Amino acid sequence: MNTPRSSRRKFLTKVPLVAATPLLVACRDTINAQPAKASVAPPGGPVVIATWQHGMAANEAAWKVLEAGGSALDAAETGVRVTEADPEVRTVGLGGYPDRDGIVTLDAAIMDGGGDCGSVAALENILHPISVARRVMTETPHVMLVGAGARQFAIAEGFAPTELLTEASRKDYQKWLEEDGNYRPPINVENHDTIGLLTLDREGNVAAACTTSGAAYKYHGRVGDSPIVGAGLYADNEVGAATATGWGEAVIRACGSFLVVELMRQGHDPTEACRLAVERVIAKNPDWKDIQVGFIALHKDGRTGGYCIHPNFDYAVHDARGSRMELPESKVPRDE
Ligand code: SD4
Repeated sequence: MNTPRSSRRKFLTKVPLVAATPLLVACRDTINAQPAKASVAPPGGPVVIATWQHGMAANEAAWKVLEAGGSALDAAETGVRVTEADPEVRTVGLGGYPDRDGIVTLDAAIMDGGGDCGSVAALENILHPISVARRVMTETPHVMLVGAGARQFAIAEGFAPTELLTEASRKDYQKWLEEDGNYRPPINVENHDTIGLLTLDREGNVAAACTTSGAAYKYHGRVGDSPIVGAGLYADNEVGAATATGWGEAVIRACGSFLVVELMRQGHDPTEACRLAVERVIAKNPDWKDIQVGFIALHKDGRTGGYCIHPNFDYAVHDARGSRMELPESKVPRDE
């Protein structure tokens, strides 16, 4: 699965949201989540942290890789592949909500702490966009491939074309078409279930992976923050890693994940870095009360944190203290 960076170098030398809609995942089950606590002592690695409840299953797969001494990059890819293949997760990979033309298009990116990264956007009919993104990173001189070109590359790399629109998503889409005469994508605080996953391995390397079907009923061709390095995710071995969930347009405006990492570089705790990045998002988006944005962060010393606009966001952590859900603090108080 891992193509060494050296082989890439060789290759390079050879080639010169307001109205709630039932279609969006509604209330998150945050019952089991505990308020996030600042770590007293840096726990060290390995660590894996991922967005939302579906992060638990992804973390489990990533943790197995880390526990066995695998790399942060392998763990990140392995973890989010679980979510991509789960048809019950309606906002990632198989079974993801389609765009407003009824087509499922996927965005994904992967990055290691050394600075290598790969990404795909608006990719159709491929089950594991994260693995295609990794091949972009290791097998091409590029960082990002989009649309038909990304699909062509995936098929050339041996990824089999797969129908991603499940019956459940097709039915929801039909219902949305019938109910929404304006044919406009909804913007609201609930349209936000990307998996973003961050890892720290035993060697002290960090990595990030992010994969999504994007905003439900988006314009065909719309690309969100998730495949954009610096917006949807960022990783730097000198500092740590961050990833975002929520309304991608708002995250892009603030270069959200890069900002979180840079704030940690300045000395901020992961939670405080996420909070300050959310404040920046708020400053850049006058409609911030109508959207959700959340960040999670992993410091290279093993500390984790998160922060969001609205309180319906939680995240999964697996570290030396075990596996758990955590509830980050939010700009809008829980009882408002
Ligand atoms: C996007 N950020 O495409 C993604 C949407 C999402 O959790 O579901 N985020 O804007």
